[in-house]
Amino acid sequence: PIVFGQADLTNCDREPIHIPASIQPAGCMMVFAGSGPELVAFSQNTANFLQCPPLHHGMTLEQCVGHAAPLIRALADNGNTTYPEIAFNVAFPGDRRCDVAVHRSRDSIIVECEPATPEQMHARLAVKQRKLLQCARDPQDKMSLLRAVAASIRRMFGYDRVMVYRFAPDWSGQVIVEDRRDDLESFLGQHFPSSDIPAQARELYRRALIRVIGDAHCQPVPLVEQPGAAPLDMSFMHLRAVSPIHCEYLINMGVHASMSVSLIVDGRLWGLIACHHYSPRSLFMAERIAAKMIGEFIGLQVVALHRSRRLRLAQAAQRFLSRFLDDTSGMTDLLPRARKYLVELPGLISCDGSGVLSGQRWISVGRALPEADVRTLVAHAGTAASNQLWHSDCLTRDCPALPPSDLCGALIIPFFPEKEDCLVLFRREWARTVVWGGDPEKTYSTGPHGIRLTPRRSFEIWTEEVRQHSASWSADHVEVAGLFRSALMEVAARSNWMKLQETL
Ligand code: BLA
Repeated sequence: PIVFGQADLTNCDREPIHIPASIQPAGCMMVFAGSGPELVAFSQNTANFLQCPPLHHGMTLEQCVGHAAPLIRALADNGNTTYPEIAFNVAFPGDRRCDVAVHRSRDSIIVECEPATPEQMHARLAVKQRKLLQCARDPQDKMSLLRAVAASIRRMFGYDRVMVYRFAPDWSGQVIVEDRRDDLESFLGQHFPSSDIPAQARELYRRALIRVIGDAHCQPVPLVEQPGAAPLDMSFMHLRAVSPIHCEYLINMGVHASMSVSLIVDGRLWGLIACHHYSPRSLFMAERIAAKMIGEFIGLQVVALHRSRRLRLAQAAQRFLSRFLDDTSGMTDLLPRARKYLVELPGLISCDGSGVLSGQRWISVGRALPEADVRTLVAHAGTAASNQLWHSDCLTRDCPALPPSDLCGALIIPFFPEKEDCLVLFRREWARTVVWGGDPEKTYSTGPHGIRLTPRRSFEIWTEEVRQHSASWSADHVEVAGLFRSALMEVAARSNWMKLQETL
């Protein structure tokens, strides 16, 4: 297994970033266990940070934190394992005041202490947060919502650059919104490879919704642990130390400090509000809480926008289909009516043309492959046997038997079990240039950790020409295609039954 801090570029998705055994120096931490509970681990800076006498393993909670003990005990008793319980402005012996976060990890109680949020900041944050939520309450559309949020976050927390980073299905990502200091170059529109935020980091950000890195240049503070102690899971600690590879990445980008707030949509990590600062910058606990709540709220607003778009589409499809079902009742042959309905299809599922394959016949509207090619495609897709929808945004890849064409995408809706009868939608090539923030295939150069151990230094634009692809078929569109399939199967069964009656 790979030890934290020892990962290189070939295995950084296996670096155990949740057990760094060290923290960022913005605060200190103590870990208690047992009936005392007794101190089992602490960050090396604790006595200095709390201005208390040196600590040693086995001290009780009371001995470590004095008057603050009952409060910390209460927080630990409330605390579940993931969301730390918090208290502002707690007085410690030595008159040091701290904001405190307490949570449990297995049998341990983890206590994190940070500089107390200044008193007047709470009210200021509440006002700003209220204003932001007001603006975002009734969003017109997703992009204007996200743009407004990025601008507000930058005003609220003073980062030099605030981006909305949106994940693609392959976990590469794109900067879809940016609000930045005028003199900085723009990352807007750029794509970044999935390896820039490796899988375990994404999984962590799905569960722990905010990540603040105060200074990529700083030395982490090690934990003083008992010999042989099991590694401490720090997943839900704000102060968790940062992977040296990621620090180097930020430094290569010229960035000193960052904040990422997770945007969760339907339980999945949909994107990040990713912020950069070009000098060190930590947030107070109250600021982090505000930022995290904004992220949670925006995630829910994105869900709401997606739901309403889906609902509108489904309703339009239902209206269209009930018209179609009424219109074709009592008919045994649908093809004469097909053209009229095919013309309307692009309004529901965007496409450049479509056609119906029914027995020996093929009727099409708009741009469509020739009948022979359609038959090749349908046979290759195997929809007669599977009786399932089939779609592709790259026919040259997914059906190499087809001759080259500028129709690069197809969605097949079979509606007759065991037969090739189907509705096919086509999409033209969408030739585009994807702008990557640095060459994703680039070989890496030598860095402080040796050859191959350094994330790329170059964030120079690298472009990829995407050809022979159509726009991809969205989940919403595939869902509507499913509605079409049910309606067509009903009509097909009905006309079949009527034909049967005629022959009797
Ligand atoms: C974490 N990588 C991250 C984070 C971001 C990025 C946003 C979250 C932490 C933060 O906010 O700093 C990536 N940052 C980006 C991207 C942009 C940006 C794409 O601003 C675009 C504008 N990173 C690498 C490689 C590795 C790697 C090659 O590039 C591994 C070999 C690792 N990235 C890595 C790790 C983390 C990370 C381990 C988790 C850091 C942590 O939370 O401890």
